[in-house]
Amino acid sequence: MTGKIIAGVLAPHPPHLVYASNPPQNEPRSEGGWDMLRWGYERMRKSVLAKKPDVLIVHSPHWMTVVGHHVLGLPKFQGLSVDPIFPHLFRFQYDINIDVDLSLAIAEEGRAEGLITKVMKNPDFRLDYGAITSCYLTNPAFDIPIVCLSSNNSPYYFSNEVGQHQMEKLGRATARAIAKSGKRAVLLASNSLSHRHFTNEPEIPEDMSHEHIYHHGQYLWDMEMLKMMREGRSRELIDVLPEFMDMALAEVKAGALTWMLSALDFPSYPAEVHAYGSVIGTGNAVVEWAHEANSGGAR
Ligand code: 2X7
Ligand code: FE2
Repeated sequence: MTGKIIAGVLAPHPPHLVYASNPPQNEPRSEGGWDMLRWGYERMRKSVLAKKPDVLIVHSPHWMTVVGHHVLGLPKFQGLSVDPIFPHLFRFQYDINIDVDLSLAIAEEGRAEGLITKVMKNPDFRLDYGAITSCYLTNPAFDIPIVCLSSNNSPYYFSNEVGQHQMEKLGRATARAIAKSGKRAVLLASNSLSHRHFTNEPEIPEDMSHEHIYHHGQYLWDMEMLKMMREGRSRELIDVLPEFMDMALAEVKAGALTWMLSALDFPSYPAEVHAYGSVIGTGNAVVEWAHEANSGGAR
């Protein structure tokens, strides 16, 4: 049986959304906050889990690798992940199963695309908060194995365009590996949109009277991006992304969105925006591309 990408999701990872949800794995306690985004995640989760995925594949900007694109290569990773900027919000005990076969297949297909790929086999390797947050908010039970892809830092080291080009190759490699695996996969692009944020945290981090976007131009850029997604204009979106990265300091620079849209072969059907909201002023949207329903899961 041919494997399928059943959905692609823009799945941002502010650790605040985990903190606000008070899961038992996270040490700090909160009074809530950022409800619209968390409700959007709930809607996305219902939709995506109903499609019975075999695997979640996440690409995270906070596992940045200088040489090549890395995958996790052991069946299980356990430990404590702490956000280096927000250690008072995110101290998460994780115990996560990895789909090693698919991870290795993506690394191999990446090499066939001319990319450098590497496999992380250090059992003490600490998973980053970005991957954990996107995976927790998509599937809090953690009962579906994941594949974790690092973000190669070519966009920062060379240019936005070189970075995008690399991520497009990684997307094609991912799609081929999934097709050969026979599995039903959901792709999680772990990225915020605009990324201008505040510099002083309120005394109560979840005090929503302090939460808002900090620059009107950033909001306008975010809305333009979401409009293109909702209208199925993903090729145009890809063309505009390098400018968006510079003008809105957008986190998509790290490549997750480009990787995912490439794996979906740049969809021309509309995506569904489940939520948009700010976290410390950054723009975040939960967006679903129902790939199987719109294309049969083929590229
Ligand atoms: O990593 C992040 C992020 N991307 C957005 C908002 C807040 C914190 O961390
Ligand atoms: Fe981030």
